[in-house]
Amino acid sequence: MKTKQVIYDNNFDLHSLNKFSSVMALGNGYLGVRAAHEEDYTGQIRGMYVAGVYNKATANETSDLVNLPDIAGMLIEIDGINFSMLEGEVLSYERGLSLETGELRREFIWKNKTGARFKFVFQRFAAKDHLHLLASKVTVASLDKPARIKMITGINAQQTNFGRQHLIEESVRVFNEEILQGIYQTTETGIIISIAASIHAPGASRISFSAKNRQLNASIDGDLVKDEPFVFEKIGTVYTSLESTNPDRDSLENLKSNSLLGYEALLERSASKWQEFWQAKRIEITSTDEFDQTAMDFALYHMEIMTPAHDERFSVGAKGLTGEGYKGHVFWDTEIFIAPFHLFTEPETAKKLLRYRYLHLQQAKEKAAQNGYEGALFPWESAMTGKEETPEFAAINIRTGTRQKVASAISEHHIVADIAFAVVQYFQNTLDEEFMRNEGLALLKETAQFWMSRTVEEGGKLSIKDVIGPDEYTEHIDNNAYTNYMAYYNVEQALYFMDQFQHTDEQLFNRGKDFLNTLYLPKPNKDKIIPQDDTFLSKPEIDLTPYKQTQGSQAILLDYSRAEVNEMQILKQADTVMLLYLFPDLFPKEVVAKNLHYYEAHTIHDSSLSKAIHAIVAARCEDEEAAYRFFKEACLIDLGPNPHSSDEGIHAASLGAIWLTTMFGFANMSQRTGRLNFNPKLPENWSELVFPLTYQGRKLKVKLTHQHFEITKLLGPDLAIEINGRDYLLSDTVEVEIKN
Ligand code: IFM
Repeated sequence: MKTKQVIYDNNFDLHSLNKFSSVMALGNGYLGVRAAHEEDYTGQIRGMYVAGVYNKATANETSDLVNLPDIAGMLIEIDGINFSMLEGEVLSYERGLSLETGELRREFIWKNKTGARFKFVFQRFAAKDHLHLLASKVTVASLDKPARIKMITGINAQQTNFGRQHLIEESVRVFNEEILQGIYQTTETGIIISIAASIHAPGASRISFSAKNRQLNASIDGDLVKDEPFVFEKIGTVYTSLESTNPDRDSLENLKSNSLLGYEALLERSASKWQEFWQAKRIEITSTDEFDQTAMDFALYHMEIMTPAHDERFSVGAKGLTGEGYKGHVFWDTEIFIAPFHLFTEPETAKKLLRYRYLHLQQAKEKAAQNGYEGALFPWESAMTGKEETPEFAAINIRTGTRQKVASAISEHHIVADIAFAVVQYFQNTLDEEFMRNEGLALLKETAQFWMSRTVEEGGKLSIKDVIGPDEYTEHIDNNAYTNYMAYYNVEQALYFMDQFQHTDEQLFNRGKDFLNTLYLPKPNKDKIIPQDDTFLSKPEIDLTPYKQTQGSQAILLDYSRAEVNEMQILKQADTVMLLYLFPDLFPKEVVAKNLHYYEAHTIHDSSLSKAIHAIVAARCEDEEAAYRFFKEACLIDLGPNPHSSDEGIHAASLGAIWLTTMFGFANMSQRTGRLNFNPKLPENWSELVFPLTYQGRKLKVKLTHQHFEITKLLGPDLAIEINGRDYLLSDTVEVEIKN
């Protein structure tokens, strides 16, 4: 490995506790655990989540990704003094998440208020080789004199989702004075969750147990001999009835068989899986700024731990499994921002994410019918059932004093075409005919049918009225360019694949052809600007400088109501630029550049899905400075100085977009023409970029500098590729000199 893959948080700061709890979260796609400190601090949010475990606290609320009982928390007392970093003095402090091994580690010396010093090391990880396993280790050494230590830890079911309690405590038990077990059931969805934890303390310790107020605890009393480490280990397992017919038994048996190995051996096993991951998927960036590599590693780490690759019944929430933002719901973020990474490194995972949508096709058809449409209308926010989960209201608008209705469920319909787009991408990459014949065509046909019923005829043209495009600051508009072009592509591809797979449905075919002939597709105006929708360009403009300076915070809504914002040329996030990203060949280069500049000037980037998309389009426009700047800013969404940017979880789509920028912007890769092609636009600061690829059954490796492009086929048959507009046959390695 070239650079150390560690995310540091070397300043204990109450303001950034929750941000780092998200950023340094542990997980493995099955479960996620926030990196909250073991000891409590006011306002610190703990969280453990299992993919697919959703529940509604009350009938009129939307589903929450349930915050499960906590096993990471611990109260420590030394000589009767409660350990807290807010008391006494912290003499040295280092905290890091090793992306290489998946271990979170905190090490420091603490001087209590009597002047006695203690060295602490806290370690923990979520096993990558065993999805149900978590382990932690605490080492304490007294540096000045012998002392007494007390630790209280267990399974704490007082956890809620910001006050919404989802679990019934079914039973709590203690086995052999060593194992604690709690069994819970979600109140609405009836999912059984069994959590077990084993306690391993030095032999001379005295251990007692208590069960009260939804807390099952072990209390460990021990002696600290000067300079001798006191080592405590806690191994945990989590099983649910979603994947196990007997979570109770599975949690206990797996705990027993694994905990005997001890923390270090379990860590080694898990770390070797992480090593395999990095060997197979790491992108190596040689940059003047090492942060670029860190940001990329960070993005890949999180994409790995956010994705339930083990189970096609679940998908990726907007915050992964790191927090409760957006209640763990699934958006278009998955298909457009996250799935491509999986598709080009492990297509099986991308397929499972599409299967998640396929498994909910029926619910999407029901939603379409309920709204008076045909085909399938996928929910804007989805969770376990595939039904619409978008909340009715957003936060109170300070200007109006009222809660703003969220219109996405009834109008943000581009998600339908986004899913269809991902189906086509999947096929282009894998040529998986079986998938296309079954799930793929079903998804394409039903989504296409939706669009055909979604239009109205006006003056001989079909319009798509009353939608929200990707820019959520502009609602209830007609003929959003992104939506219309995506709908066109959706129908076009449905017809193409129906034809390819001899899927005869003449009526649908003819209807589709009419649709393609008559759908209104906004064209660039005399200034070469593509209208975002029918009225956008006629709306007034205001100076957005102050809002751009505080981007991400939605500060504009402190000065204007949503209705007022709607009547101005203000974008929350990439919209027409999003269209230019997905369809780079739709318009001439000059039009692309003009639109990038026009719309960027009107975009606050209040959504984390915006910056990286601008980076990609800027790179393709050869605006290298802007591309790199947008890339950097995108990397700072989770890793930047804002202490609260990620309190409720990391920004899954934005992390996906870091990978997208590198691949579709800087390496400028595409599979549009039916073959893999590259037209690299490496940033000035990068001297080398190396990345692996999976494409049409081949394993490939690309190495790129400003002067040289090299692609090697590691596995699979020969492949026709295109580099900078020239054709090559890749049998082994193709090397191309790049002329600047
Ligand atoms: O899907 C996004 C949307 O585009 C902007 N608001 C946040 C959602 C979840 O990330």
